[in-house]
Amino acid sequence: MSFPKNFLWGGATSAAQYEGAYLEDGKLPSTADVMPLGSKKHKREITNQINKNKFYPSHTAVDGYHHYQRDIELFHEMGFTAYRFSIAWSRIYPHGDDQNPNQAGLDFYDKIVDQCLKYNIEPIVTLQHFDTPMGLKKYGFWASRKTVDFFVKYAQTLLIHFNNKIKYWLTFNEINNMSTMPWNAGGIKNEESESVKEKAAYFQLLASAKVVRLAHEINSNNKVGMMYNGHFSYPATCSPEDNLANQDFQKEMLFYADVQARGAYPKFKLKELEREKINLPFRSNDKKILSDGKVDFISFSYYMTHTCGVRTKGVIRGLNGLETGYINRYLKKSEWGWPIDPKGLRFGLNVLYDRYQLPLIIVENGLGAVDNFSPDGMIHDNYRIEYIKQHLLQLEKAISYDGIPVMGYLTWAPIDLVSASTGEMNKRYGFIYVDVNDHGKGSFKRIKKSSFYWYQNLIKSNGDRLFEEER
Ligand code: P53
Repeated sequence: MSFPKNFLWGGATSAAQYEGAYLEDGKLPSTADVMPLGSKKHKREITNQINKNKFYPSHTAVDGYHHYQRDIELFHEMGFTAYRFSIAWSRIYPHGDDQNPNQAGLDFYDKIVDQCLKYNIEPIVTLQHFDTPMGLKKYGFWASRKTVDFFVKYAQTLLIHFNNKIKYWLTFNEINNMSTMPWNAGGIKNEESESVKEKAAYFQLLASAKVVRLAHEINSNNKVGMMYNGHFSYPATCSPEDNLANQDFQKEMLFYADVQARGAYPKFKLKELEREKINLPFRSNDKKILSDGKVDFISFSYYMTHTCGVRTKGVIRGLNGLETGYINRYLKKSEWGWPIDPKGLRFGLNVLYDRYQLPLIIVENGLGAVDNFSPDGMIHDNYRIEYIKQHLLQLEKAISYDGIPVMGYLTWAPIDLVSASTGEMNKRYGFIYVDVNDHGKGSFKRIKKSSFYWYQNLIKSNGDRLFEEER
């Protein structure tokens, strides 16, 4: 039992949750920068502009903008062979629709990429991770075909600039969040009509396909992946009705992957649009764009499984672990109420591989928890070690029993950062602690947790240590 040679080990972050410096060197606000701090109980609001009386976690985040050099050094110390980060569109084209790119933005990512390459860390870059430039509001963000062109131009700038340095690209983080969290995913408010939401999703799919093709034209070594929020689910009961409702949920989520992996809208989606009398703004060339833009691999995040049934219909907007209408009594929950299900990872890998037969990579998995210092001055985050270990044991089974080609495993996140759903800092994921609280106060000092040394040893053994621990 072991992991493949050249298996990628590492972690993932996103610009808006890690960098801070939200107006530095020419950057302008993105959709992430108008979401104030929320909490476990209270969803984050979306303010129309930046309100001086509110605290916006992304404005400072964990100040990665000024700490990335040391942070990547620490990733190297753990033995990372891959680091997934996102480029902030609003650093490269600050308004989203600018004529020319902002050189200072490119310079910043040059330094990040060079620091990775210096340590033989493979950069895996997400082009948009919950941060559409606010300057695109006047077009309706992703509800406009113009945004497709702006995005393709932004991607082209990066593909040319980083040619031969970055090989792995992901177009949209968790594109299926266009169904569940459309503001994060594309600047679309929940109150918008179904028709606007479907149109915005369509434009992202089109933009993604165009970028895949462009990436292949610019360099045939480029590999472009789709990024799926791993919303795998079980039926609430064995009743046929619950099974059909669960299947509907799965199809709604997987529809995005269907388009990106197979190059066309699936029949069930076309029928649904027809029933709802939604006319997508198809143009004659669009079909070919979608079919020419099939992805090379599938990446996904995995935190939990859902349980679905007849009550699920219509409640998926704003989905997190609890909003499908059912509680899975077989699973324990995290402090934030997310069901913990290591076997669900193996289940999900099988769902994706059965459906697409493409290489898979886990680009997010981890446990958000409150970390406390022990009297010895350390953070003994054994709960996090246990979470990751149990997931890796299941991942290994998917590779060695089920024969699924898995390219790598990246945790969310190797370093503490701002939570996307609540904006809290206290929901920590890292192997590296950052001294900053929910209100942005602290020294920003980096401190290694117990899990840092555990992950380091694990990578050193290419995963074999997992089985020694089990024996
Ligand atoms: P947080 C749920 C809610 C929001 C974003 O989430 C999510 C999920 C997972 O289903 O997706 C990813 O920070 C996302 C990251 C995010 C991470 O989950 O709310 O790609 O940006 O930080 C963890 O605990």
